[in-house]
Amino acid sequence: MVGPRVMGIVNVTPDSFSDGGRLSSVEAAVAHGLRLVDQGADLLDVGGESTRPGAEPVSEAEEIARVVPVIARLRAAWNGQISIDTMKPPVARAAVAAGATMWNDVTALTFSPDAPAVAAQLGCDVVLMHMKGEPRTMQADPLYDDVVAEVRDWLLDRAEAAMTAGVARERIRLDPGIGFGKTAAHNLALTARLDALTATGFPVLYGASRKRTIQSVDPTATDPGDRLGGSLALALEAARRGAEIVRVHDVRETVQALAVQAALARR
Ligand code: PMM
Repeated sequence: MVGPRVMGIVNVTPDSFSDGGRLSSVEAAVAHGLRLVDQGADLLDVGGESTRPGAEPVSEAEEIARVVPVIARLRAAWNGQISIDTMKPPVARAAVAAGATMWNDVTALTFSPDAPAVAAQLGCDVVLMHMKGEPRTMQADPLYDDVVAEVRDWLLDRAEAAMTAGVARERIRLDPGIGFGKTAAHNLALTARLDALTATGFPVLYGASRKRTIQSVDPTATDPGDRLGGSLALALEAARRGAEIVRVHDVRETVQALAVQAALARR
């Protein structure tokens, strides 16, 4: 089995739920990214706006000021793929100009009407993530009849919209959006049936690292830093069900777990 590529998370946000203010400076974010590369990250995902439930939006200028210097310095030091985690087309533009080659959009190019056209023009890889509602309110009362089918169908519609705007099919990745407008039961169902998403033929990105769903299974794991075991279990399941990329905080541990899983699969 060929395992997924590991995407390391580099948050340049003073308020992101698991990295606190530690990465608030450019230097700290760059050093963190390079440490993740040393630990085996295949890609880095740089984000300047927290999307955790209840987070307040950040201005476009502030977001650009946070991410561009980090991307430029990572680009100068490393040849791998750098992704920009943003919903704003001008931030994606600035990030690609600084060296990013993937636009990771938690709104799947719905945040502004020009987003699909900008993605086509940039010519970079694009991650289309499913979210129900918006970050400030999305966890209020998420309801689905069949979460797996609804998420898949919505993502396929977004992929069509992107391709209609000129994004090449092979540039597109789909992401079920674990924790974005979903209960723990929805998140577990999407993980256990991730093959419904990989069966679309689009590569799948999966991110559940340190998320609250783990606390629904282990109520003692109130601190995101205490969710490593659950994060690994979810990443391994996503790998088993065909994810192309797993987005994680704990790169070294994830790389090791995936390597052991792959070694077992070869026996
Ligand atoms: N999760 C977060 C932020 N960005 N992007 C994608 N594509 N998929 C995710 O699941 C995702 C994301 C929130 O987690 P963080 O605050 O730990 O980065």
